[in-house]
Amino acid sequence: MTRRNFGATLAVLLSACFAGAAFAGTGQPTPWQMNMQTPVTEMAEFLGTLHNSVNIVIGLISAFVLLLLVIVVVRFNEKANPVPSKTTHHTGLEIAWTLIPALILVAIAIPSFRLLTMQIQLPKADITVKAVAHQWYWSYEYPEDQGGGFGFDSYMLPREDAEKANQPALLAVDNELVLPAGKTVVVQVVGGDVIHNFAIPSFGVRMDAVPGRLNQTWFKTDKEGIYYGQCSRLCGANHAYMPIAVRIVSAEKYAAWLTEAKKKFASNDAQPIALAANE
Ligand SMILES: [Cu+2]
Repeated sequence: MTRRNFGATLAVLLSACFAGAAFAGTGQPTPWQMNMQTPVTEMAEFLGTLHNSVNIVIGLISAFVLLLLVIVVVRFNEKANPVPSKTTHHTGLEIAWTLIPALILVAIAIPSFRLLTMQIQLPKADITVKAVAHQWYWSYEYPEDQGGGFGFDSYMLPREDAEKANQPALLAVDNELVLPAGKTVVVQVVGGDVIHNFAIPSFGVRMDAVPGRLNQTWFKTDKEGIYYGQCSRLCGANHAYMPIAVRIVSAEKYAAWLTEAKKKFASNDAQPIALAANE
């Protein structure tokens, strides 16, 4: 590779990186994406901001430590400094290098605990759905008192079908989890066999699906669209092939979908969840 070619390649690579960062996928990853997926919920936004801020702190600390190391190597090597000082204590310095890192940790802990509280304390739900993880697909249940009373299974689409439908392979599913925009959705997550994980990057949601234990997570977004996620806990051979697809629609479309889905999935028997305690 000539120098000029190398320069051109580097420029292309760099611009691809920045383009990726600028156009981070919404609801799905994009080639050369460098950043988090575009946040569409308050939680994902907070999560991304905290992640980026902590990254800056990490960068500054690493640069500072590197600078100290370079100073030590250059100024205090045997040649430059043949007679070393016998100093062993410096009270001021010791207080500083204890106190400053502690203060940095406290500064990180405050927003971190705020985020944790936001994730754990569920707001009042407008809609509750249940996501049951199986080897290797998801089942969703809509409660009766919210116009539901049905459940269905959601399997990954084969690559050819996904491509035909112009949807991303390995992420597209046959039956999407349809929910309305602007409503607080609480998702009850449980494992039907082994531990799985319900994760949707654009929502900032990630919750373990544990057999015999009902976990809950929530999200609220005003942006209609389709948001993909994946099982994010190693759960067996086909772990990579149990994606999650959430379609956020307007309230009217949601009502229409509910009516249709009730008919479509009416014959589905509710599947009992296998609890570890019963086996
Ligand atoms: Cu899984």
